Amino acid sequence: MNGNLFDDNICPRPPSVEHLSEGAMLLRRFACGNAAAAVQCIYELAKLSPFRHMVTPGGHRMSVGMLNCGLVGWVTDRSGYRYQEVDPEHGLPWPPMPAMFREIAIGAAIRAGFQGFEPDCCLINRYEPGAKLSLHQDKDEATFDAPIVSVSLGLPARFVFGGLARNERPRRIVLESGDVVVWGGPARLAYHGVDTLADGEHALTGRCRLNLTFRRARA
Ligand code: MD3
Ligand code: FE
Repeated sequence: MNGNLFDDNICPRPPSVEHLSEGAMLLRRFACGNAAAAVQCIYELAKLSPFRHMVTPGGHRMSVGMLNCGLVGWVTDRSGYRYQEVDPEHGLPWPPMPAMFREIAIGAAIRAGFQGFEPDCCLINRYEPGAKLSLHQDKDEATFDAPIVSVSLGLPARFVFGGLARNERPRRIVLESGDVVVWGGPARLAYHGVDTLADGEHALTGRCRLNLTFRRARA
């Protein structure tokens, strides 16, 4: 029954909004209503372009599994980080970005005050227990004018975010399924990362966290 939309373990509480810093806004549970469909979309995309553990230029295998959809995709290998039009796994274009993904991203950007966001890339990160993403900046894009929109699905994770200098003491927030963060303007080049994922079980994803990162990679 649907007496209370939030009365279940998929979306236990109503949405809310938090300002994290100048340009950064956390839209708690913004994507709860689309979360189950988004997870299904991801499993369909993974049939066309599998999750893979890419290698950094320094030769380390990333613990996060990744795939892309959209016009371009973010990749890394021994020769560096970059965006490219084709999936190195098979040399074909990345799967198109599902319309629902685009609508979530644009809707969140507007809610955070960024009109006109047109993402050309959606990186899909898969964290299994033990996976993490070290502190970094997103700076492989051709423009930093557009915001970045991040959608969390499945198991909760501790997200780490600092300032524009690596040595600034970072803050930590727990991101849960359906939470969306928008980073733009002065927050666009902030350092950020994800702490080692704790084990758990989630109704939508099982023992895993999925994250959609929407970016404008080409000017
Ligand atoms: C803060 N992914 O793929 S996106 C990444 O949860 C990445 O998988 C994280 O960082 C994840 O590069 C979080 C959140 C994010 C993205 C870009 C940012 C936070 C940001 C840019 C500036 C500041
Ligand atoms: Fe990042």
